[in-house]
Amino acid sequence: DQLGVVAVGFSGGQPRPGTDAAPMALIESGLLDQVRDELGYQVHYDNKVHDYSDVRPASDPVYRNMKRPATVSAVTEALQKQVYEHAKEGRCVLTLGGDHSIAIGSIAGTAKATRERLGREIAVIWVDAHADINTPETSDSGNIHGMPAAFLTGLAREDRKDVFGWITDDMRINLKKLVYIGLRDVDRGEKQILREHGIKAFSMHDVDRYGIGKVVEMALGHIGNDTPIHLSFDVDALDPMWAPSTGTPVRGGLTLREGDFIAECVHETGSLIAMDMVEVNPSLESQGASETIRAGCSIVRCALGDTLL
Ligand code: DIR
Ligand code: MN
Ligand code: MN
Ligand code: MN
Repeated sequence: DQLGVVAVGFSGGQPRPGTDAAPMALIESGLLDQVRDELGYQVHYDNKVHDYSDVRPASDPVYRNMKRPATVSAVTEALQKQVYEHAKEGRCVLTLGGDHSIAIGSIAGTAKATRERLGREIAVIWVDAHADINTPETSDSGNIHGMPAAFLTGLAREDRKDVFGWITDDMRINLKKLVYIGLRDVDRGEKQILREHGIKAFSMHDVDRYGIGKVVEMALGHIGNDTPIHLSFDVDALDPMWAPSTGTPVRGGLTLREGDFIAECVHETGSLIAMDMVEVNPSLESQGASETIRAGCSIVRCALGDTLL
């Protein structure tokens, strides 16, 4: 199997520096070697962590309540093109973040390529403590890593080309094909959006009630058989016990084993076309960084087909 890898050293979708160093930390811990040597992928990686300094604007004032709007827009637009180039060759695409704003680029790229290649809409499984579906207007923080799902579904739109106006219909995803697992810190405006649009979401309450096995079964059932899947995994979906080194840890999360299980089940569908691993921040929690990096690597390996037996 072929794997395209894009390393995105970007933290501008939120205020804490450090997530930009995550791709290097994940790769230095041996992730890509394992994927190549143990899982047998042919890895296409340009050996570069992209910071997109060449496309970032010199000045970037707040616009419609968004912080660093033109920077995040330019970075995600460039990433969209890279992911698209891999995906259109039929490669599974692994994007290593970076904060979760980068999913605007990675998902836009796979959505477009999959429409062109297969004439199909993709489904997105968003594993996260947060729903990341604020519009610029519902967001309290103004941080764009809390908004990617809104821009990708078209709930948030902007005409300015340099502020996500580059997102065209063929890059967007269907609200009915978005499903969440792990939610436990959802803003009031986001709850209203999820309810109003009937977006499928499994919170930690559902994981407690049904168990992770049933939750994943229901999530995949909602998507339907044979639908191309983009798995967007925010490491803060895991409990801080397993992943403390992340910008917005929330107690009461998934165990590492539950995170791995979700990834294993997505692999078993045979429909995984892309994955994001985001929000690992090696500079937070000096003692726990290596644990969080290990957790991120483990989940990626599971999604790519590593098995216990
Ligand atoms: C909050 C926190 N919902 C916001 N979001 C995220 O800023 O919009 N933290 N994504 O990881
Ligand atoms: Mn997120
Ligand atoms: Mn999150
Ligand atoms: Mn396999």
